[in-house]
Amino acid sequence: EDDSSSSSDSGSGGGKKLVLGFSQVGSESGWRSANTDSVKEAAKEAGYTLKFSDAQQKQENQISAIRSYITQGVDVIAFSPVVVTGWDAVLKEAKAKKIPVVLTDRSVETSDESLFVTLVGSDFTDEGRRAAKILEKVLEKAGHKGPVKIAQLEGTTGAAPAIERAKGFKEVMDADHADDWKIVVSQTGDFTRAGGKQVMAAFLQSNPDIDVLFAHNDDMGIGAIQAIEAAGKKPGKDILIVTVDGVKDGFIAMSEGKINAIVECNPLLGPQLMEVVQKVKDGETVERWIKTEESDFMQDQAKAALPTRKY
Ligand code: GZL
Repeated sequence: EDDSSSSSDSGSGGGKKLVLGFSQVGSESGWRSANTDSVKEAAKEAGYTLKFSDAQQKQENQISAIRSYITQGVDVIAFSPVVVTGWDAVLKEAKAKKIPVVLTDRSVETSDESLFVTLVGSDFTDEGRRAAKILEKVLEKAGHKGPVKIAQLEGTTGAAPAIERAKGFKEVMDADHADDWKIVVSQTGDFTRAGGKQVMAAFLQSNPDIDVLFAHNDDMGIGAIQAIEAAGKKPGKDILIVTVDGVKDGFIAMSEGKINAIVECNPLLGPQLMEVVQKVKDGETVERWIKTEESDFMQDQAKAALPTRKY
């Protein structure tokens, strides 16, 4: 089939090695690049033959990559689904060929739980809750008084992190800030810097009095910073900014005072993934959801944390 996305095989020769087919979302953000590096490194460490493809954020490319792994008869298929719906057909084909499927990073909505074995990834709803909780600290530190007008830069439409981060944030807002916080504008920036910059510029046209930006990832936050500065405002001061991920450039922006807090979302899933892939191949039972460890950072922790950041 014509798989327009890039793909590569890696892994040394030698005996029958576990063959893992991995379909990656794309290379839309710093988080994604760190996630890809982690998967490739860990597969090499484990001595697996890794078949890897980058779908450039297109579901049809992921589906064709998964189909090619089924045809090749890989031992296990792993992928990070770009959006939550539309996977049942191809996952049923994998099941028919008895190839187990492991989800990493993002989850899927499916009526048939047997279509994947486990998810190795973060709790995005909790990340949304954590973003709202840390925004309370940011507002207090900034001495903000009165109503809070919030702009939200959403992740890719239909993607689990976008749906769930918005949900978690709204849960805390409705429970604890129904009378003083308001999301005045919300739109997807597709997790990219370009998207964040473009949409934030439009936000500032329609809502010049925004107090806070909640961006579903650092990259959209970094793009938004460029738009805020182009509008003659100070990011981190005139507009307080909370983002999710914790990539190096996010920490640098935070150390420059342009981002006020970051909710970490750990992309280094490679080792956990390879561990679970071996267990799945050996027919061992594994937990349904293997969650990643992560924490949150306020601006005054940025400089100290920077040197030890692994991604
Ligand atoms: C979250 C991951 C998201 C990141 C973005 O686990 O799916 O996709 O937050 C990335 O940076 O593009």
